[in-house]
Amino acid sequence: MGKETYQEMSSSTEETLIVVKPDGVRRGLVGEILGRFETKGFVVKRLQMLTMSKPQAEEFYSVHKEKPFFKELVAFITSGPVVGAVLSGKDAVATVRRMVGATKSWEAAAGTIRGDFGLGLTDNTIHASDSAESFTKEQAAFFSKTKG
Ligand code: FUP
Repeated sequence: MGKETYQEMSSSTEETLIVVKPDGVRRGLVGEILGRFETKGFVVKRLQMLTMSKPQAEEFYSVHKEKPFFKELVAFITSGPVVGAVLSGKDAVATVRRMVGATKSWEAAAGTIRGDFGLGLTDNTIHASDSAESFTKEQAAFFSKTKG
């Protein structure tokens, strides 16, 4: 077995959380977005549609609570149903973030989800955890009322 193949096999499978935001759900993009991740090879481990309460959204976005856009962020994410999915696969956090694209959708590269599906900032179609620590916190906040 060559070195590269060995490295590839030994590198980590991890989990991350994506949330299709209210704009993505309203525009009927849930299937398209989940399909991209499944086609890439990620496995959907948990899946839930819900409308976040204000306290749940404040917990979910707690890292941003001092930011000037925090109120707007909470108002937007609670404005309608969202769909959260835990995805499992190789280097999930970084790979999924690359597929999601830059925060400002108008700057996001073509071929990324934000690059292909919108022009917004707060309404930028999808959230994805930016680290293993964020994933743990965000999963707990998102699925706080869900068993399993
Ligand atoms: P990202 O990790 O790409 O989702 O982006 P950030 O963590 O930088 O921002 C969190 C969320 O706040 C994003 F969905 C975009 C939103 N945001 C604003 O609404 N206004 C800003 O000025 C910056 C970010």
